[in-house]
Amino acid sequence: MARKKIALIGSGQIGGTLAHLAGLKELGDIVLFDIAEGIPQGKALDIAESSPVDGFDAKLSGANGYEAIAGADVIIVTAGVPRKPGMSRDDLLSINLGVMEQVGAGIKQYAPNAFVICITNPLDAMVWALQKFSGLPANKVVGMAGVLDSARFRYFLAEALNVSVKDVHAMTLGGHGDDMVPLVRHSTVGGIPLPDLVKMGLLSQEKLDAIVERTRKGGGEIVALLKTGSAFYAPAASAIAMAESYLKDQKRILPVAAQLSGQYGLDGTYVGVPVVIGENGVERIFEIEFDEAEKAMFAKSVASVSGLIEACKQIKPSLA
Ligand code: A3D
Repeated sequence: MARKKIALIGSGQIGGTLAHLAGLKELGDIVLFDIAEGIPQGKALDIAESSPVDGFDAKLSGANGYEAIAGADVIIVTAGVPRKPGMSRDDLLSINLGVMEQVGAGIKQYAPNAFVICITNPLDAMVWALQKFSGLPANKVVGMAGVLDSARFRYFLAEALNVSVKDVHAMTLGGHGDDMVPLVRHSTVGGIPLPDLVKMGLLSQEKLDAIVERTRKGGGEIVALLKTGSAFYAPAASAIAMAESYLKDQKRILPVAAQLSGQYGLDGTYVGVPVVIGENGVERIFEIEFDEAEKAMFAKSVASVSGLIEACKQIKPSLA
């Protein structure tokens, strides 16, 4: 059986880490693509040279032309620019929307059967636009944010309770921004819902509130520390978990930005919800019953995403 092909569009901090992880996990052969000449080629060769040490078999190559992604099974998109001092969110949206137009055209031409995972920010609006530009079916185009936000939530809980991260399950839904929705009632430690842990005296309400707040601002915390960029290890690990669930038909339930068609009372928009990822991409969307407070938080988060999508339509009327 031929190896699977994984194409990484964008070979910056996250792209390079994705290539390394995909190699270590032997998910398939890997193509790194970027507009910057030499970067994808250099990273591909460097990682390939680590393969004898770590003992993995994968072909790695770098390219500056879209033909290199031909026939890819999975495509992970990180192409774009980060926000720089003096740049407004609207400037960022406009630039990265232009990048999504190029990436979408490349995918449409060379890899229309791929499962596509977008990471470029602002996430929910970019994955919405990428699906439109590429013309791929909605079940094959998703955004990575919820797995990362939930991993941060899980890590902070495990650290606070001094227990294994493996026994902490948590879910963060909604758009990828400060008004994301960490679901306290649906998150568990050793199978015990968080509100029960508070009642049992194992975790104070103040500590739990602080963890929720830290989760919401998790991206900013890393940016403030790194100063020269944003998080890349945990975002890459999160996207690889999604790719692996697709490639191995694991049918994992993961929070991802998926296109809704009636669920949660929404139609056509992309937002973070729990989905099953298997060989057909997004195979099912789980509709969680929210209480009033959760409903309000989710609505607020969706409103932010809708605002960004409207801004995309203003910039590129063809998307309307
Ligand atoms: P960075 O290291 O700057 O890599 C981006 C790469 O994109 C660079 O190598 C650029 O040369 C390349 N690029 C720019 N324009 C194009 C183009 N038109 N075609 C192909 N390649 C291009 O950034 P990064 O890897 O740290 O982050 C990538 C993206 O992920 C950014 O938009 C971040 O904001 C975003 N991000 C999202 C999350 C989420 O949880 C959603 C987390 C962390 C980062």
